[in-house]
Amino acid sequence: MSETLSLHIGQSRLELIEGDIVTQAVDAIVNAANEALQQGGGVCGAIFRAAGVDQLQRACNAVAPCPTGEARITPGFALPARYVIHAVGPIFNLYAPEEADRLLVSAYHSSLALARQYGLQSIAFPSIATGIYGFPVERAAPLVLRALVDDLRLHQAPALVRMVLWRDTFPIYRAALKQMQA
Ligand code: AR6
Repeated sequence: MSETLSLHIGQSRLELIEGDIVTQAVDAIVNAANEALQQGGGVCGAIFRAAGVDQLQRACNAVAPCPTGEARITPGFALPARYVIHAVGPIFNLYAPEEADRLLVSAYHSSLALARQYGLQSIAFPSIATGIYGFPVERAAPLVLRALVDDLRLHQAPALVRMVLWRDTFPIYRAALKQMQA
């Protein structure tokens, strides 16, 4: 059994788990997308394959493009999740580091705002931008956890925010959470 870390923030819960986001039975999973909302590699490729490539791509085309730092929503089709929220993180090398930080945090806030707009109770995020887009995960983890906690404190929704982390990134997010609680 893999470990689940959990933090209560008012009425909401922030969870960290190690796993595969496509299997998550939540109201929405977040895709680490590109601005054109085209099927790519990494977690994006896995989400498209599990949802059904043709139907998810058609739905993405209808709401594309999505500027960096923003998010768009489509149905989840064959996924256990009802919706996919496509959030675009920054390509780390294209920006000054502080601007990349701002855009990364913005991708998370935009996703949460969409979830609230649709009345969703649960949302699962991958570690946006820390794969192909090259955002250092050690830099992202504390920033992202702080942004999620602040957002939940302010809005008290959705009820569940789960970070679903691939093997490589889980220990780094776990350490960042422990550091934040210290
Ligand atoms: N579940 C959870 N996390 C995963 C999974 C999974 N099934 N698969 C990979 N990860 P990346 P980015 C982790 O590269 O950096 C695509 O082509 C992975 O280990 O998927 O935002 C898009 O279309 C890493 O920690 O996304 C864009 O063009 C994290 O997910 C571009 O890549 C994100 O890595 C976006 O790059």
